[in-house]
Amino acid sequence: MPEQITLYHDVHKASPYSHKVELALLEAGASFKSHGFDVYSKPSWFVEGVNPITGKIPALTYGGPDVPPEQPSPLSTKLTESSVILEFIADVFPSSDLLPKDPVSRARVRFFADAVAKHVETPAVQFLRGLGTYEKLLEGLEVVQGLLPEEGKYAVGDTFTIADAAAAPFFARLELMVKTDVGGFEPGMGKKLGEALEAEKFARFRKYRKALLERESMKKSFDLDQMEVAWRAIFAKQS
Ligand SMILES: N[C@@H](CCC(=O)N[C@@H](CS)C(=O)NCC(=O)O)C(=O)O
Repeated sequence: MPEQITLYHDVHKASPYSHKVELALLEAGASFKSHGFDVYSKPSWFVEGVNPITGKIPALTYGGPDVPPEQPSPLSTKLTESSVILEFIADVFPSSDLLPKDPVSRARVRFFADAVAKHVETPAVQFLRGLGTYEKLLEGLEVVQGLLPEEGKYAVGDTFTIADAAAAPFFARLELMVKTDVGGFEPGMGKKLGEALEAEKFARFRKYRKALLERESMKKSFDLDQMEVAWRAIFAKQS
C-alpha cells in the first residue's frame, strides 16, 4: 500500500507554489488528497498540526494513518516549501522521471528551477500585486528563456521534470494576466505585458509556455475561467 499523501492549499487554488506541488503529484500519478482552506483565516489544526513553522501553504503530509485532512496525525511526516516538496515527490516516485537519473541533468533541473525562483517568481508576484513593473518581469523571463535548450520541449530536454513543475504555474498565471488584465496592477498593464511577450525575442519562451500549458496535468489543475473569477474576488477584497 502506498503511503497516504495530503496536499494543503488555498481554497481558490490561486497559489502558484501549491500549484507546483499539485502538478508534480499529478505527473507522478500519485494518489493524494487535496484540501483547500482560507489562508487568510487559518484553522488552528493547520497551524498547530501541519505547519507550525511558517503557517504557509503548500504543506504536505506523508505517511501515517489515513485520517481526514482536518485531523492531521502526529504520525505523518509534515513538509513545506514547494521546492523541497518537489524534490521529495521526485524521490518518492523515481519512475516518474521528475528528476533525471544522471547527475549533470539533475543539476540542470535544479539550476533551472532555482533560476525561475530567483528571476521570475518575485517579479511576477510583485507585478500581480501592483508593486512591480512588467518590464522587470520581462527581464526575468529573458534570463530563464536563455536557459532553455534549443531543441527539446521542456526545460531540460523532452521529459517533463520538476523544473517544469516549478515554472508552469507562473506561466499559466501570466497567461491569465495577459488575457484578462486582472490583477493589482494599473488597468491595461496585463495587456501591455501580453504585447511585449509577442515580440520575436520571446519566441522560445512562447514555445515552451505552450508545451507546458498543453500538459494533461496542467489541464486538470488549472482552469483559466475559474481562476479569473477567483482573482476578481481576491483583488476586489484587496482594493
Ligand atoms: N517559499 C514558499 C512560499 C509559499 C507562500 O508564499 N505561500 C503563501 C500563499 S501563495 C501563503 O501561505 N500565504 C499565507 C501566509 O503567509 O500566511 C514556497 O515556495 O512554498
